[in-house]
Amino acid sequence: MTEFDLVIRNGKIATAADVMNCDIGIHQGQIVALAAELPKGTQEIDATDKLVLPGGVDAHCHMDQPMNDGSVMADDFYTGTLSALCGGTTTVIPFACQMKGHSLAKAVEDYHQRATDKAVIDYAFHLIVTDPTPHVLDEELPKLIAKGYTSFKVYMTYDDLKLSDRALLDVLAVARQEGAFVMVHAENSDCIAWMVQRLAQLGKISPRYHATARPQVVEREATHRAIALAELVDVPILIVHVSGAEAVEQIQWAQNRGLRIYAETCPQYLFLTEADLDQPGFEGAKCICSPPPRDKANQQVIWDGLCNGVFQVISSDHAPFRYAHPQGKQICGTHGSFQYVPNGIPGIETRLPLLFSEGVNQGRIDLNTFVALTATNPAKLYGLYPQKGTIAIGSDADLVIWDTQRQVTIANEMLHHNVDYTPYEGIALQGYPEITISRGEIVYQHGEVIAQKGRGKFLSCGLSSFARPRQRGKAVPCP
Ligand code: DUC
Ligand code: ZN
Ligand code: ZN
Repeated sequence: MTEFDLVIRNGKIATAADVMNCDIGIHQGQIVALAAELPKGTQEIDATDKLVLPGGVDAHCHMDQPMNDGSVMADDFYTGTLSALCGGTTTVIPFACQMKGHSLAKAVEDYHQRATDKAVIDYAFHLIVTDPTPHVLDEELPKLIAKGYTSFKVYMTYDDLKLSDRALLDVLAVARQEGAFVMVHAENSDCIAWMVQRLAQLGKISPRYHATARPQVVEREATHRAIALAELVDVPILIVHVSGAEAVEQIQWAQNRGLRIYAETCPQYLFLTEADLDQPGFEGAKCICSPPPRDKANQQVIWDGLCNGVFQVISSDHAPFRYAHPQGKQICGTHGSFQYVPNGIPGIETRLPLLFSEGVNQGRIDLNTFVALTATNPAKLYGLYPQKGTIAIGSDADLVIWDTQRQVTIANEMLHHNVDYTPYEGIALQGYPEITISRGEIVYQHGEVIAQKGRGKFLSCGLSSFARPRQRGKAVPCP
């Protein structure tokens, strides 16, 4: 009897550190052997001329997240994770969002119900803390962290989500005490509100003014403030969805001072510009996200940051709202103000193909960097490594076989999300996932989805080594 359930043979394998030619032996969902010529497995895949990479870890995506404004996300945990795996992602970390005035623990229970029996790949949850009452800070957060919800996002904008600086400090202090990791949405709320009001007075409400209302200074100021608050508490943070040069400068400045400041960017800041919000009619709403896409020069700064170590992770920030839908982008019709358009764009399936084609195939980033940014680093950042994010003995057999020559032009009709558009329509790519394997099971092959609904498992996250403060043990305030 063979010891391997599956052998992937003759592939070129890349991790965040190495590139090698070898076979991969899989048993009971895990990688159990890496060697030049493995004996026959029950099932075999010939990966000659193909690239074998760790399945992607999308550490920032939204699915089935209840909204306060009447909008509804188009993807639930079935369509969202299905779309992910077709694009080469095998682990997702969406958000369990606390509603102000409600329990965080209850929000987590609710998200489990949304995901169980639906997810087709493995998932963990970040928390979103919107109401850090003493009960949440002292009771709920420590208990949730101990149970494997070890990262949380905080917002500096949006009335229903944002925290004051004081509340941010309280949350950061709990993170420091418990070893959890904080992600920050850094935009100055009052600046945006002020800009939106003035634009409205001038009748400037069409989608393109979403970007006008959020110039880079808005993101730069909040990024700097978040860094300062984290420095005061002495706790690492990660700035999510960084859009351009001005926030990058702040992050680099902090990193150069030795602060543990990490950063994430997303494909929209590499492939879209502000001009995409300025389309005929209401079409620009398709690209409304926050922070907004900037310009070509800023795209280059983001590409540079992927190479020079400013960014540790690239996530999709998949936020699936339909375009032609009264609970989507057109919640206030096609003549309403940009300020009511739900923020966010879909991209869970296109994240890896876009970055592979324009990054690796165009020579902007090397293969190891691609793997690090899209799989290994997010797994490490959020306490899932080495179970996820790499190809190593003992790791889950979450693997993607890439055809590096395949030419694909992105069209919404080929995607598996439940959204009626993609902002990347018409972009020509070279290189695409051919086979996706999740815990040793082929879940997608040559365009055919084989994954059984509900097969995805919840992942309890460990504490991240990235969350360690500089001065361990010394709590704040420290005389
Ligand atoms: N922030 C996100 O992280 N996602 C969608 C919208 C937003 O503002
Ligand atoms: Zn955000
Ligand atoms: Zn997001």
